[in-house]
Amino acid sequence: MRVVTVAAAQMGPIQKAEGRQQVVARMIALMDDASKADANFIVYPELTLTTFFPRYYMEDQAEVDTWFESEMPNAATAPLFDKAKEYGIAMTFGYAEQTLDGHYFNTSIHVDKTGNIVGKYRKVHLPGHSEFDPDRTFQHLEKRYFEPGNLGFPVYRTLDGIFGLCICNDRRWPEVYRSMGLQGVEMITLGYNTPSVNSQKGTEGPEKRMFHSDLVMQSGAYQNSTWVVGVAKAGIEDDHPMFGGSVIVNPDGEIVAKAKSEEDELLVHPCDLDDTVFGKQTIFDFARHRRVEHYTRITSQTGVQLPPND
Ligand code: CDT
Repeated sequence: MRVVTVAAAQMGPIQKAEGRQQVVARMIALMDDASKADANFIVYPELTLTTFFPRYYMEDQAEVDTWFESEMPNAATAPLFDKAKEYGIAMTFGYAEQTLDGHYFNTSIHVDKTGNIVGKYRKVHLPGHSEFDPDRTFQHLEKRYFEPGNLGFPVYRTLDGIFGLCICNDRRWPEVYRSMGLQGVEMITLGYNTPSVNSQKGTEGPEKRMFHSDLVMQSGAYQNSTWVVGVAKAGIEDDHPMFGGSVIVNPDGEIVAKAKSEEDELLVHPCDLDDTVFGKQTIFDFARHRRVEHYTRITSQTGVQLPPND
């Protein structure tokens, strides 16, 4: 048995005026509870430190920069790193990263129990648009503020297992899970900020959107025989509702824990990494069953190419 006791730390809404110090205090309160529950790994959402700022259209780069972190840890997050070290708990969380050479990414990191950053991922699949779109009921400007990630889908060894990260919209893309599955991943953690309503289709509400969210994480887990931990930032931020429904999914694709609220809420579950072995050695033994000679279209073509008309 290789048990990692995971605490999925869903966060309720973070308002625009809420400072990072306040948010970090909430993260530490969740970590206190995780430690009391004997968790050794806590997973926080995408862009944990602030409101989901890509919903705001900004033209002034100085204003945009206020949402980004240019070093990690920094003054605001140092107390979180200190507390994690004190408890001996590992963590993942997301933040907006500005690099020293002036690049902007939607990033998540995995910090081990000694405070070392052992995993880093920059979001590859940026949803939304880059210019103000008057036809949407609200904006989703990730393509304006971030560049697509440049690190691929790395996995890393920690907590006696093989771990990987992805972020929000990435969870909808099977290539993400498979890229990590091909490196033997045993647990994927991800955070999300997902609006409860489709800005381009008002009839698509929270039930269907949560169904899609669960569907993709459960299939990604099953098809790669890996644990998946998906953690929401939820609730109403500045009149914009986002659904909760954080989940821990086992390597059979079953949900073993699910959040009930749209507030700060902790889900704790003992996840045995050895539960990934059976699927990896049988139906999803990639070395025996994959037929890569038939998959070339997946990496050589981006959009749809229709068959010719007769
Ligand atoms: N943050 C994020 O990636 N959210 C997207 C919503 C996209 S709607 C333009 C998601 O896939 O949940």
